[in-house]
Amino acid sequence: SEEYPLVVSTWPFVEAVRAAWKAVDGGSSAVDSVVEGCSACEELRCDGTVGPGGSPDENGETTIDALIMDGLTMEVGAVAAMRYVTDGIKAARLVMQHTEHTLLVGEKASEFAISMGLPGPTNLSSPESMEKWTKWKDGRCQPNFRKNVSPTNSCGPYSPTHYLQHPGETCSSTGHMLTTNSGLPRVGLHSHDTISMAVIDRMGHIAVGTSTNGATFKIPGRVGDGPIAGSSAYAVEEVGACCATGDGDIMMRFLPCYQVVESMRLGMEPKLAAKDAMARIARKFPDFLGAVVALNKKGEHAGACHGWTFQYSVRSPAMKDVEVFTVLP
Ligand code: SD4
Repeated sequence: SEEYPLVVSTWPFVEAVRAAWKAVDGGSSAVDSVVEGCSACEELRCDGTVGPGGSPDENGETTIDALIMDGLTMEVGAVAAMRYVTDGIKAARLVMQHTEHTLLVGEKASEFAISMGLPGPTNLSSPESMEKWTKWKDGRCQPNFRKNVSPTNSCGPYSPTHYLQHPGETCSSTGHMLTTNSGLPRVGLHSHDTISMAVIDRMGHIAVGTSTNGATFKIPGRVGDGPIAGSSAYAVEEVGACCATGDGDIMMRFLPCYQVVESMRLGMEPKLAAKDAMARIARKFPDFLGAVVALNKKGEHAGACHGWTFQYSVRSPAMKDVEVFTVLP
């Protein structure tokens, strides 16, 4: 087909798209091309938030969330909060291709990845991530991802706030008193944090993949949307694919990429499917930051975003090089 092969990625991760394009244009499978593209981002440390050396957690440690999904077989492999291993997307592919599981987490994910041949253990911190973390600590650690805890203005340890239940009052009347600790804008999410990539290969097979350090200053153990199929990415051979980025803690409650693909299956155009997925989240969380790119089998693509301006990158046979598309909220 004239529309294939095709590579689509969140953000202006031009080098990553070039790497995936080189692979898929040279005849690699969609799955292998996704790995090439996301690996390039990990090696380049795209935006300082993919691969080693990026977004530290509350303890200053960098970890990796990654996912790969084959839209032909509906096989998925993912790692979450993986420590000491730089190759997120390759670890995800090992889970998909060499286990019956879908998602491995934390240090056990690292042990598996290393046992299957990936380099490690490696220190994922960098001078930049350490400096970022030190500055945040010096700034009394605010704001972060905690709510309903005391103390409200230090680096912890934290304990849950006990809210008073007055005699005669029901639980529901006090439930509303739960609030976030900080009214300040969150700094955990930067404008480009996740590579989420879709590739259609020469055969028309679709695969998607993601890789990210997750949210900066997250609580250790936090898993974002990155390794969750249907949230950060989704692919279905007969329909198309979707890539997402943004506030993963909120987005993963809605599985926006599953929504996008299923809407397209029911006949929605990519643009409308993408907008609808964002609108469903915004109705409950008007302040969330997020974006999706929808891609159908015909190679038609469209983005939608909420709360920020979004960019995504595309390489198709009709283009001389990667093109970056801008989407306004
Ligand atoms: C996360 N979704 O872990 C990631 C962050 C991100 O653009 O995508 N930022 O929540």
